Amino acid sequence: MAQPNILFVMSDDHAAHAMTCYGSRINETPNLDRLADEGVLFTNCFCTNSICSPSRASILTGTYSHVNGVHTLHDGFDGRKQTFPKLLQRAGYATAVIGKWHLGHGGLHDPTGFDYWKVLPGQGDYHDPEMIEMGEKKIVPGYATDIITDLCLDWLEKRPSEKPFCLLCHHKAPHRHWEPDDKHAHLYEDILIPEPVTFHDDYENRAAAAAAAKMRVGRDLYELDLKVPPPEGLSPSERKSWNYQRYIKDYLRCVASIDDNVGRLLDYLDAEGLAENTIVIYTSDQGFFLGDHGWYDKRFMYEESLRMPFVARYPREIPPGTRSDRIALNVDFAPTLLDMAGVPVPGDMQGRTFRSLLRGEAPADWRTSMYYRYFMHNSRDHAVFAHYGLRTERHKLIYYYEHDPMPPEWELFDLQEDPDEMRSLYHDPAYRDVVSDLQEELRRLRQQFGDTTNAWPE
Ligand SMILES: [Ca+2]
Repeated sequence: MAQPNILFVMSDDHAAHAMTCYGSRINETPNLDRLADEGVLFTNCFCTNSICSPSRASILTGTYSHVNGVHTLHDGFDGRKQTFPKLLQRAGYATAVIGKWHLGHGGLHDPTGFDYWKVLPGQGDYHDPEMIEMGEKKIVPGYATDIITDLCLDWLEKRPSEKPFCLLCHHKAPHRHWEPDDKHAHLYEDILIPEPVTFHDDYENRAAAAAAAKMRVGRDLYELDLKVPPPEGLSPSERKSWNYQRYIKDYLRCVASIDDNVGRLLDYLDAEGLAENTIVIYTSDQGFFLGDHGWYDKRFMYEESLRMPFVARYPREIPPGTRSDRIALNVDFAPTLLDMAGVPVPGDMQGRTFRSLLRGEAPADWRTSMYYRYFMHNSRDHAVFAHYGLRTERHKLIYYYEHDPMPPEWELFDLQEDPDEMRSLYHDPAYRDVVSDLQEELRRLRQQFGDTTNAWPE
């Protein structure tokens, strides 16, 4: 069988709970849902470090941040490293990345392993963005999500058709500061978007990190996020709700444009007879708080931020309507795509191919726990404390190891009893054995992945 084509569409900060197929109560995403209907949806796909550049480096290399060197937003990626596009290119694939890169520019940081690349510098702009095409800067008129899709369609049209292709379509949207296009500017104008159930979280019964974070919808959004001054005379609670409506509507308008544009890509594959032999993936570099816990942004190991949307269609192998609740990780993407392309998976990749999960199966020894680490300690803008932790199918254990001037702190959540993570049970005597088992598993995973700095005292 011919090697499959790969169309990997990744947005930036699109939380799973803003997709209808994931049960969104706030918006509709018919084209993304189409992928889920015709393919597979993963309910427990997680990032290993919930922030932009690190997740992207993990996806490219199949390795954790401490191995690929991109720990925080300040680390450029070393383009000499082994990546899945590079390996596919060597195996005869035509390769391209178009859109957001966010792994540094110039020197060793430009994209490597791509026959063609045209990327936004840094975060890039929504309107009339500058783009860097194979090293050359140009202003491209239009709206980023449309432009990135147009460029992808252009590249597909001109690609060498004798080769299989691997195209990375990386949207900037729906990253802050949310700027919708004209087409969706008035969507949701006359309605109120429901607030999440944890919107009025008071951060009690958690480690101090939750209350310390500067990501509160009611307090920390900038003028650039809200676009217009608030009406006069609002109470703090009214102001919080007003901010939420301003924020979430623009966010969802940006998502609506992504959904439309994914539809254009799917239509193209249909029209060209490519749908059958093309693996189409839609994901995001990590999740996002959509007012959950009163927050925007990500970083924390809490569910809304940890979870990545992941839907994939490949009619030759994935039965329509497949669902998988097994734990899949961003470090698995590279080995999975190599496996599907028939390219050997290098032994130094830390993820594992989840090809069988795509079919709704799982190997007997599939992981039942995952390791996470967020390094970007207490940054000025967001003030989330560095932490690492373990998530199993039922529990989550988090260790805030950097906590100046306070001592380090632990959190334990029972996701079955408390899916919204409102109450840490770490100090609950009934969970003493659970904590001890989870700590042992956490220690084992840290050994396995070679991340042993900032260990907790025995
Ligand atoms: Ca991101």
